[in-house]
Amino acid sequence: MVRAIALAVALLIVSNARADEVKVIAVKGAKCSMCVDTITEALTAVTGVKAAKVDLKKKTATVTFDPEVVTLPELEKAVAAAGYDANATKRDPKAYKELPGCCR
Ligand SMILES: [Cu+2]
Repeated sequence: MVRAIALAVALLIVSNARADEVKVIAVKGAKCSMCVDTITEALTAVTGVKAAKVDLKKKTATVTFDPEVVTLPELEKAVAAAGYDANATKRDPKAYKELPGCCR
């Protein structure tokens, strides 16, 4: 019985440590469906990201990720590297220039 409880507690600790985190990132530069694709791809390419959903109306990206593998600043950097401001992280100017005309 004690052993069963200890096992249950251990499993709980392990499952808690691996709980996914969900964060919303402001992506004010998102203008069209191509922006949505670019930002979504930039985020889902990051190791540890489980899902990314860009809302064009709200200009936000909702990201589900494993906080043990990747952090919010790293996610912001991935979006910035794709040419879009992410929260307070400024976009990479070179990547911005390379975006399709409709996205600038
Ligand atoms: Cu666009």
